[in-house]
Amino acid sequence: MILDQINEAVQRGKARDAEELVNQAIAQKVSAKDILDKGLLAAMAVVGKKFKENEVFVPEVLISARALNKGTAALKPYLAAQGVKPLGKAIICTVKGDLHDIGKNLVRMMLEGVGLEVQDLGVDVAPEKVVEAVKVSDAKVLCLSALLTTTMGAQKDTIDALVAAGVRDKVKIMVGGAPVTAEYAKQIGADAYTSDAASAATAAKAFY
Ligand code: B1M
Repeated sequence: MILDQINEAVQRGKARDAEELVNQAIAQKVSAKDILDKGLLAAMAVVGKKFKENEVFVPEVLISARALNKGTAALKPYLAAQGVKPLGKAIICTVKGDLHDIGKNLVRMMLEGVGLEVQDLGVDVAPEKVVEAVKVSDAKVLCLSALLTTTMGAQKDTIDALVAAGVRDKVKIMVGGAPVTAEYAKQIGADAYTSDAASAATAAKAFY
């Protein structure tokens, strides 16, 4: 079945195959959600488990991540609602010290899917850079992603820097990423926490 083939292509790090198979699945009218959840993300969960158990190492994870990114990029137009007028602006980044960008990219796509124009500051973004972006933008929502227990603290540092710069209340701050919890979000003064990209988009939309 095509979803198993997509899954295998990502696990084996075959970026071009992943892209082509996603296009084939779309042509076969497989839902974008199934392609994402059962094909692309299910594969990364397997890779993640193997990574944790030292069965695969950073280079293999990276090539799988590249294949996953290719696949999700091919899916992007189908995840995004088409012809929607921009609802407003949002800013997104992965926080300082953290290079993981797959989840952040998915959140960005989902935000675009509900009609938001998203400024993506990238990965390993220092609090000062976020402060500058918030100062000059009319974005109403700021999304901070962190994938490491060691970089969750940078979500707090970023919020603290926004407070110190007097621009905290310009934006609603959303936090997420695998180690982040609703309790932690509350503790650091964020406005919202969601566990996945789709609910991040729903939560962001509610702020407009
Ligand atoms: Co990294 N890594 N990694 N890694 N890596 C994890 C996160 C880890 C859990 C693996 C493990 O040990 N099991 C572990 C973290 C442990 C911890 O801190 N608790 C880990 C580690 C330790 C590391 C290094 C330190 C390894 C090393 O060098 N010794 C290193 C750190 C580098 C750094 O950032 N400074 C490192 C490096 C890497 C790679 C570069 C090899 C690669 C990243 C490639 C890339 O992103 N371009 C990588 C990868 C791919 C992973 C795993 C395997 C997969 C992460 C991923 O993309 N998942 C991961 C293990 C795992 O998660 N199973 C692991 C798919 C993605 C869609 O999920 O990002 O969770 P995720 O996003 C989700 C939600 O969290 C949520 O929505 C998404 C889904 O809908 N979400 C938000 C995310 N952001 C959100 C923001 C929101 C709302 C929701 O609102 C703002």
